[in-house]
Amino acid sequence: MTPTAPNPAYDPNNVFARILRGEIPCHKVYENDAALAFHDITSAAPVHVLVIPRGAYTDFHDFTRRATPEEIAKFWQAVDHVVQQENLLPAGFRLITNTGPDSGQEVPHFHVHLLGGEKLGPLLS
Ligand code: DGP
Repeated sequence: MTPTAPNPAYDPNNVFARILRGEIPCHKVYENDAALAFHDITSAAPVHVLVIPRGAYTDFHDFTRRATPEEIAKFWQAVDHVVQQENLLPAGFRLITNTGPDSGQEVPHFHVHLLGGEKLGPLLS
C-alpha cells in the first residue's frame, strides 16, 4: 500500500515508527497491510491493545486529513478484527485516541487504545 506524502512534522524516530521498522520488539496481536496491533506496554486493563497505521501520521487529525480512504478503511477493519479476536463483544470495550498536548499524547504516531476485558471505570471522574 502506498502511503501519502510524508508529513514534515512527523518524527521518524518515535517509538511506534521504530516498532514498525522492527527496531523495538512488540507483542503483536494482529496486522494487515495498513495497520499493526500490539499490546500496550503499560496495560491499563486486561485487554489493552494499541492499533497504529503503518503510514507516518502524527495523530487522529493528521490521519483523517491525509490518509487514503483505503488506509482509513483498513485501519478501522484492523481495530474491528482485534475486537473480535479478543472476544470483546458483547461485554463491550473502550476506544481512546489522545491527540496533542492537552490530551497527554506521548507517542507522536497516530494510535488508538483498545481497552476491555473487565468492567471499566468511568472515563471522567
Ligand atoms: P499516548 O499517551 O496515547 O501517546 O499513549 C502511548 C502508549 O504507548 C502508552 O500507553 C505506553 C505505550 N508505549 C510507549 N512505549 C511503548 C513501547 O515501546 N512498546 C509498547 N508496546 N507500548 C509502548
